[in-house]
Amino acid sequence: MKFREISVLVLCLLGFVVGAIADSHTCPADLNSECSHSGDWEGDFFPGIPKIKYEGPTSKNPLAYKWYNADEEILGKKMKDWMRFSVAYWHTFRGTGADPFGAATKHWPWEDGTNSVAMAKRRMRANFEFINKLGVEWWCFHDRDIAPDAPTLEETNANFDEVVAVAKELQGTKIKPLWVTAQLFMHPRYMHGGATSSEVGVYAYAAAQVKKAMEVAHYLGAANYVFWGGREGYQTLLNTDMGRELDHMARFFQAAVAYKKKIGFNGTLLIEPKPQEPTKHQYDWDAATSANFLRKYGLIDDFQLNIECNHVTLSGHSCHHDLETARLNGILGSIDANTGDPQVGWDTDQFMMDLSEATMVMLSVVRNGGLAPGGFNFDAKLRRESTDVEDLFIAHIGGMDTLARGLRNVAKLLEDGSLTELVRKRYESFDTEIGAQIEAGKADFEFLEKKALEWGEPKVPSAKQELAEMIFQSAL
Ligand code: XUL
Ligand code: CO
Repeated sequence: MKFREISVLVLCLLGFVVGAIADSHTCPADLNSECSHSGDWEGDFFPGIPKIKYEGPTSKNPLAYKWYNADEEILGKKMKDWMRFSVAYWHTFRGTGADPFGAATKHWPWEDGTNSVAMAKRRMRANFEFINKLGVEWWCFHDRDIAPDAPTLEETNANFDEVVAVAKELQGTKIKPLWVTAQLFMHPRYMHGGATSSEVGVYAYAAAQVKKAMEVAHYLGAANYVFWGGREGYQTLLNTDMGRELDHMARFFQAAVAYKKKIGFNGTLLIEPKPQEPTKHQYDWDAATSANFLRKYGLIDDFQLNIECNHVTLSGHSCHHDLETARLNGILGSIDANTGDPQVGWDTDQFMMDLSEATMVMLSVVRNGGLAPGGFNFDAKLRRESTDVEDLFIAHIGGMDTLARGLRNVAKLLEDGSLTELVRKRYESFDTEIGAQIEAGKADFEFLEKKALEWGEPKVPSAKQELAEMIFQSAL
């Protein structure tokens, strides 16, 4: 390249950089900059991102909904009431893209690199601008996501209160937490668990943390409160008194129920099952295990489940399986909407973009009559390699549209009726006098033996799986 061409190129590049700086209303990520010392923020965190609107299926705009039309009625309910979408603070505002092999890849312009209270307040403003632009009404957080830990519990609670006050103001009248939870897994004190720790001081500390988080949930008008036992489990049974740990966990939950009543918090208590990671074996393995635990300890009427799809697949089931298991036990409370990768064996927390999976999920939700007071929390994060601020919007829009399309597919399947009919026909032999007797528990073995002898070898019809799959596919 000649000197003249190089100068033109350098000038162009300079122009571009200066233009970009002049254009953005963002705060430089350096500790000495003016805005890094203030919780306040003037201007946009997401300049150039409009309020996201519904443009319909033909739109090619990545910053528009193609299937999610909040106020449109489907199957007798507004889409927003079926979905109750929620933004997960920890992924969207604390996720950095770091993994065990590499440093952070996301450097959001509003972050100053500190974990200060001022930074926490500014980040909270970014959260509410994001929620408002997306047009959703719910958010979820752990206590320690939104405010920094301090050397003492008193100081930590004071930090928490300061940030919660900002959140309360920014929530206004329309936005509320779908759920709140206490982070009982990050701090080294919780290495053996919180409610199942072998150390009584840790049990007490965990209780104090949950007590405070429940008070905050109540203050912010949360619809639910979640318990996810990331470290409530074991690494080996050789050093573990599993019976004693499970009893302790039950006592902890009983105390939570009592405290909820004492402070008048009306939100639902939810347990979020997960089989492992970080612990080798977590006690809330899956929906069936959790239901059994709740029943054994007399807690089944006080808790519901928050089913997370990627957790379910880690336990070897499909998401739909655990949703149905929870629903059939009357404890399907809420959903952490995400998905894993079929070739990867851990919790990748991806946005659910698979139409077939979303349709199966929505089938359960429709059968459940919706999820309220639960909803769909996007416990999902951008891939490490997705590093633009707009990717945060695109990911949520994609996840919302996929589930919204799933709902539309369920409506098509129900209107068409042939899948319902296929299932009805499959069991029609029980729609008989004898079938009804069996289902009512009035058929003993002697009576059934008499029938078997009388009827002879039964004719066993086809299950029609491929036909069921064909009908399902036609709705996608
Ligand atoms: C971890 C997970 C948590 C819970 C809340 O796998 O899902 O983020 O949703 O603690
Ligand atoms: Co989750």
